[in-house]
Amino acid sequence: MIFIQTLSARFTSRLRSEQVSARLGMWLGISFTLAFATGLFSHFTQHPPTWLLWPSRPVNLYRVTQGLHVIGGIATVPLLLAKLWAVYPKLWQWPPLRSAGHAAERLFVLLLVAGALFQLVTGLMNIAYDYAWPFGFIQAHYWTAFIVYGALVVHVVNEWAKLRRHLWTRVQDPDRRRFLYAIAAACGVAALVTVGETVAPLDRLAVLAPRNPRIGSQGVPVNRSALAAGITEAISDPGSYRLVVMGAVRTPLSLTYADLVRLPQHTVSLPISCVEGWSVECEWTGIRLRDLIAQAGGSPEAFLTVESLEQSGYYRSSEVRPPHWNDPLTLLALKINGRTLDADHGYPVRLIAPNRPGVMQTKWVTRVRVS
Ligand SMILES: Nc1nc2c(c(=O)[nH]1)N[C@H]1C(S)=C(S)[C@@H](COP(=O)(O)O)O[C@H]1N2
Ligand SMILES: [Mo]
Repeated sequence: MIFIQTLSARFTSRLRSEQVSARLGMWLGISFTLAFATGLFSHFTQHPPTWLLWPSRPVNLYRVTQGLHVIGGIATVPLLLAKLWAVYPKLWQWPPLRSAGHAAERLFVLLLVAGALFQLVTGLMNIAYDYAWPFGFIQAHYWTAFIVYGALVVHVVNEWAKLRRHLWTRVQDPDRRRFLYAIAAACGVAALVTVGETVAPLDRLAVLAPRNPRIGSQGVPVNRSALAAGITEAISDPGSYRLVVMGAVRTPLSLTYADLVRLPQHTVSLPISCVEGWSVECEWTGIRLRDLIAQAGGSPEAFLTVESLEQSGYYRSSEVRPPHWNDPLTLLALKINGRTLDADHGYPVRLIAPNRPGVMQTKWVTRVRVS
């Protein structure tokens, strides 16, 4: 008891105040809301329930929401650290539990803090391609988001009286004001040194970004190389390659690479927008997917599965629903920025569609299954 009292007597920084904590809390509330909303959007784009036919436009919607999710998350790191520093003395409050209600309140704060740290650490490790944990990232990050956001709502309700008192009042103390400005600046710098991974003109500033949108084979980043995916035959012996359209169609198709080159070609500008936050716009040339399905006599309401030459791996196939494959921008591309795709970008053929996560832009496509 005396030990605890001595400890709390040592938290003497004048920068701490209820108002400073409330201000930081409000910013965190905004940032967590943005992360939760963009995260859910991303999740249901990648794992849509059967009834959900999300639209193929605006073309850059996924690119923007995922950029906000990842860059917003990185910018939140200084903010969360500042908030934890500001409220840290409360950890030592005495008595630790005054009542059942107080115990419940503290339990929600514990969930909120632990969950928020978990989300930031796993998110940062994921964009750095570091999978040092025994659980699946997508499931863990998804479910923890509900715990964190639920605990945040409870916390805001519990603290509402304090929040209201401080929200719209000016911070009078100049040191505290400077402290808040410094934290805001740190968040701004964190965003500035990563935003270049999706806004190419700022790529030189992107020192913290794991990917530079201009670096990679054919000047575009590569997420899984042909070597890693075990793609060899189509590359060493292009004559053996076939693109097959099968399933619920009138006339199944089996086309060689030379057949594909002879079909009408279209050129579109579309981004690859990786779930890890980087994105880059390229010019793609190839065959409209809808032309191919029309040629095979598939229904405009059909669901398609695009399958890769890749034998195993999470992203060897992807589903393309009607709004996407009926869109004239959706191509089975043969070229990137005017040049034949190289092996790492999906030679002979890759899918490219608007408003769609990179993981669903399947490379080395060999089969389109119509159902
Ligand atoms: N067959 C297959 N296609 C794939 C992948 C994969 O692992 N296998 N990775 C996807 C991911 S995660 C991204 S971001 C894009 C990146 O395309 P790029 O490597 O041409 O830049 O390809 C997608 N297509
Ligand atoms: Mo990706």
